[in-house]
Amino acid sequence: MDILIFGAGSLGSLLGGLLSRTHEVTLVGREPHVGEVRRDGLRITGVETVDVHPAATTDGTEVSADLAVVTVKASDTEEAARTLATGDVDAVCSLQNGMGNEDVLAAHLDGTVLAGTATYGARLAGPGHVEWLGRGRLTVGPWRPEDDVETAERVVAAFRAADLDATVTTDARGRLWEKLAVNAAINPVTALARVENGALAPPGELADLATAAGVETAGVARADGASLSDATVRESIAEVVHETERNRSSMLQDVTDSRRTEIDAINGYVVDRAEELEESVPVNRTLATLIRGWEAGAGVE
Ligand code: KPL
Repeated sequence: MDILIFGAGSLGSLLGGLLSRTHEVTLVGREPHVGEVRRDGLRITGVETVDVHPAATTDGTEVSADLAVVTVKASDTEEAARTLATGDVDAVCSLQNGMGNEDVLAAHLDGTVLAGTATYGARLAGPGHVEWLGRGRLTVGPWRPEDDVETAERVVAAFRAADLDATVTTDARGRLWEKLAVNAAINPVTALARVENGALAPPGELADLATAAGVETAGVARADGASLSDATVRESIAEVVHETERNRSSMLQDVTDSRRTEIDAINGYVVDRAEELEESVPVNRTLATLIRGWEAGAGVE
């Protein structure tokens, strides 16, 4: 399969690198990382050591591919969709944090839109080098009624052929809410406490705080029509904390590197949706306020 990975950050580089063992992969990302990958290849260390040489470029315009996997931050989805629309991709699969990315992609692109979730832990250790910190899972499913499940099955088969743990879902919305609950729990708490994901393993106050944010999110998901129990969310948080215990969450990496975080698409989204649905989410509201307060103080864009 011809696969374009749009967003060569930590997750995009890890998945692109692993997929390039069995598929034609092009990474689209920023310098100096993609230049290094183009020259000397990509080195993955950690869970496994893998040296691969995927194609890498900063230019995602006018490309054609069987599949575009979008891994950019939620705030960059619109630009990614506009760029992809200049080319020809049969299917696009969002593997991003937060809600709303699939609708943005669908508004610009003609092909099949797939919604995916990923819990692989990774960190860019330097240009051309990604550290693989936790095995994780992928789920992929059709987004709109017109998006066919067969395409999701083909994509999952391609992921599995590269030894990735992937499954098809026919309830993509439910899986996105579940992933949102996991991110709403882990990301701001690890970022504020400056700890690795493993520090949220119960028992402990950080674990209780994270679980409270996740359970609140499950309540909003149910009010929104998703079927997501508190027990499922508790289990998912515990599982991801365990599987990615050595990972620094993407929000912690953003805070440490003084970058804008994805708080608006994660806890901020939960707060906005809760307001519309007349639900109360004090934990998510407090976490969003603290992270936004840090962003304002740090002067990040
Ligand atoms: O998605 C993640 C993130 O850091 O954004 C998890 C799964 C929590 C891994 O750290």
